[in-house]
Amino acid sequence: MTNTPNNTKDIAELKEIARDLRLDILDMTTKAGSGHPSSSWSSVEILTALYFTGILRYKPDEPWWKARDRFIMSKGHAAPLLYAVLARTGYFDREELWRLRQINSPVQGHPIQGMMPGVEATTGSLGQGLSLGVGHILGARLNNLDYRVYVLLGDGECEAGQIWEAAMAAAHFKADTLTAILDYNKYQETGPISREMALEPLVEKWRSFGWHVEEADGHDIQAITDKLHLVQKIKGKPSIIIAHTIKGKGVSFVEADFTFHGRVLNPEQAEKAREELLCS
Ligand SMILES: Cc1ncc(C[n+]2csc(CCOP(=O)(O)OP(=O)(O)O)c2C)c(N)n1
Ligand SMILES: [Mg+2]
Repeated sequence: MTNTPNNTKDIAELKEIARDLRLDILDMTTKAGSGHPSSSWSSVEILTALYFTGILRYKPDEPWWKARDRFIMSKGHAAPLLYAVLARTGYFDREELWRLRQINSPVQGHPIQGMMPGVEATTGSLGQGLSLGVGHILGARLNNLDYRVYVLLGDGECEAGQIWEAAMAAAHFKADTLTAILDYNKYQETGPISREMALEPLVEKWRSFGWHVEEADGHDIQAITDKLHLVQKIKGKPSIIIAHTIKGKGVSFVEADFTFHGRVLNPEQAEKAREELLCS
């Protein structure tokens, strides 16, 4: 079974999926007592567009299917989101979600390749995922496979030098089946990107590295899906979609406070968050 493009899902259904993913992330991290809910909520619509609109080709019952498209969660601390998506697509049982961050659990705080089906890469040490993506592209060429590779980057992560080495390499190898999606929520761990290590002018930077650049509202599932389709047509260079997002999206008091990075909600806050998400 391949992931058949589920064009039958309308935007209302996709929004429902996004809301449910946010609730799973809330429950997982609150139960674990640690993790990164705000970083996970930031990227929910991006992964919804990738996994639930038919963009990504995958077989949950054959995780290592050679021709599968690769998705690399380079901002590995958003692991709760990845696990919630993989459980929903059928890679593994939902019950596994509640073992997040437990000792000896395969559902670790950062994704580990081989520990859970569907986890494509071991990430968490920021800056490495784009290099892995370039490697997969070169591997596809050697093996005569036509899979595409998608890499989700954080904006703080783009302060790592290895990202730019990979960006150069991707352009050098004309990796037009590589798509990076940048979760541009304007914050990293310790504060605003503009204060810690400014990235602007970001569009021009990626362009100057030889990339095709698109921008989108990172919480508009239709807009991201449209851009993902569009970049498939770009030939001769890799593409990046700069997705403008809000860290903690969906829960007002988390959106308003960047110190929630790497911090979970207390029981009272979790209840308030649940109410907000259910009303959305
Ligand atoms: C190489 C490396 N340095 C530092 C960290 C610690 N760290 C974890 S998350 C994070 C901030 C990441 O910010 P960003 O990429 O913007 O992700 P967001 O949570 O905003 O989506 C940092 C510095 C790390 N995981 N890896
Ligand atoms: Mg960020």
